[in-house]
Amino acid sequence: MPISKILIANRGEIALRIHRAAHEMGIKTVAVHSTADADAMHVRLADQAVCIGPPPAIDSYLNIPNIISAAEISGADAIHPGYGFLSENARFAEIVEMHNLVWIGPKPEHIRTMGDKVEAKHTAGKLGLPLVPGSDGAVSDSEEAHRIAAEIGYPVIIKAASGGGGRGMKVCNGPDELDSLIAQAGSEAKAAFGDATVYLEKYLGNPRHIEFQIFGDGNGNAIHLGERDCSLQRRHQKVLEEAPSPVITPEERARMGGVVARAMADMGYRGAGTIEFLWEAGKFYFIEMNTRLQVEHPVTEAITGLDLVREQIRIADGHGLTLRQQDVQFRGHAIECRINAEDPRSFAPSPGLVKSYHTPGGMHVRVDSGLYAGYRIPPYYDSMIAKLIVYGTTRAGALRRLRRALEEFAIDGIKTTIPLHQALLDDPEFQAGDYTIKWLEEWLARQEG
Ligand code: MV4
Repeated sequence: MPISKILIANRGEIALRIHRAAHEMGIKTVAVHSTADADAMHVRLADQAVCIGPPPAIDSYLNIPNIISAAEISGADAIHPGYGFLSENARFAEIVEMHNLVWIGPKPEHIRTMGDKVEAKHTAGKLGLPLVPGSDGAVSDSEEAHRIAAEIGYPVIIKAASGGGGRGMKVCNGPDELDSLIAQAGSEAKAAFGDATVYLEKYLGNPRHIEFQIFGDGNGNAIHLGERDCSLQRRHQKVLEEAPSPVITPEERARMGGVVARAMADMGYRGAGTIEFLWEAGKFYFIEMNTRLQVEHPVTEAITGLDLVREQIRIADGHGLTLRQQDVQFRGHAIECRINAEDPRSFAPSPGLVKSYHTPGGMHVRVDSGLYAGYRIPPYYDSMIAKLIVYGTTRAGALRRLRRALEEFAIDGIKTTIPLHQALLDDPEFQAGDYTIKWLEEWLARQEG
C-alpha cells in the first residue's frame, strides 16, 4: 500500500517543510505538537493534529509511546522525523517499523552505526573514505594513547565516541597533558552520554567543514548531490551555509562525490544522508555521517532542482531514486541564512510575540518558516525561526540577491539575527569566500571591539 498519511514527528519550519512536500504528493499529514505549539502554522495546515504532551521536549517530541499512539489514533501509515529530536534514534526507527508504520529514514542499523563515532569512522575507512589520521578505534590505556599520539604527531584531538556536533572534544598540545585530558574527556562523555569511550585524531588547525549530500535506495544504488560549505559556525551552531563550496572545483566535486556515492552504495544505505568532512590544504578527511535530512538541505535543492523531502518519501515508499548520477546537474550558487530569535550581538534568546511579519520574495528567494504576524514564539525550543535561501547564477549574484532579500525582511516584536547576516555580507573576506571553521568566531570578536 502506498503511503497515504504521514505523521510529522517534529515542529517548526521543518514540520512545515515536510507537510508541503507531502501535500504536493497528494499525501495527507498529521501534526503532533506539545501544548506550547498548538498555534503553530504546520499544526493549522495539517489534515489532523494530535497533542502529545507538555512543552518540555522529553515529554512530547521525544515521547515515543505518545507519538506511536498518535500515529495509531490518526491512521497515519508513515512517520517522518525531520531533524533533531528522534531523527537519529535507531530504537525509535525500529519501534516505528515494529508497528507496521513506514519509517521515512535510513535503516535502523545504519543509524546506530553512524551514531557511534568510532564505529562510523571504522565503517567509513572500510568503505574507502579518507580518514583523519588517528587511533583505529577507542583508546583504552595510557601507554597506547601516548604511542598513537606520538605517531600521528601533536596536536591531537580527543573525541567522545558517543559525542558528535563538537560536544566533548579536547585539543591536546603535548604528551604532558595527554593523560589528564583523556580522563577529563572520558568523564565528561560519561556524564553527557553515559559512555566514556574516547578516540584520538590528528588535530587539523584551520580546516573548512564541507559535507556531501547523498541518497541511497537501500538496494545498492546511491547518488551524490554535491557538497555544502558549512564552515561558518558559532559554538558548533551553523550560521550560514552555501552550495557549492567556494573552494571545490567541478572536477573535485565529481571525484569526491563519486567516492562517497560508491561508499553508500556498497553499504546499502537507504534514504538521505550527509557525509561530513574537514577539508584542509586541498584534502578531504571524513569526520562523521548524519543519517537524517539536514537544516541546510535547501541550498542543495536550489542548485540541483530536486525536492529532497519528496526523494525521501519516494525512497521510503519503495520507488527508488528519481535520478541517476549522470542526470544530476549542478547549476548556480545558493546561500542560506539561519535567522534566529536572538540578540544579534549577545545571542541571548529573544522569544515572544511576533507583532508584524513581512518576508522577502521575488525571483530565486525562498523563506522556510512557520512564523506569522501574531504568533508567539515559545521559549522552550531551538531559537531558529526562519531560513532565508537565495539562488544566483554566480556566487556574486547570490550575494547581491541575499543583500536585497535581507533588506526586505521585516520581523517586529522580537530580536533576530538578521542584522548579523547583513554585517557578515559586508565583510570582504566573506565576500571572497575566504573563511574556515575558526573565521566566524574571530570575526564576531572583532565586531565587539
Ligand atoms: C575536528 C577538528 C579539528 N581536527 N577534528 C567539531 C564538530 C565535530 N563534527 C567535529 N569537529 C571538529 N573536529 C579534527 N581532527 C575541528 C572540529 C571543529 C569544527 C568542525 C566543523 C565545524 C566547526 C568546528 C568548530 C570547532 C571545531
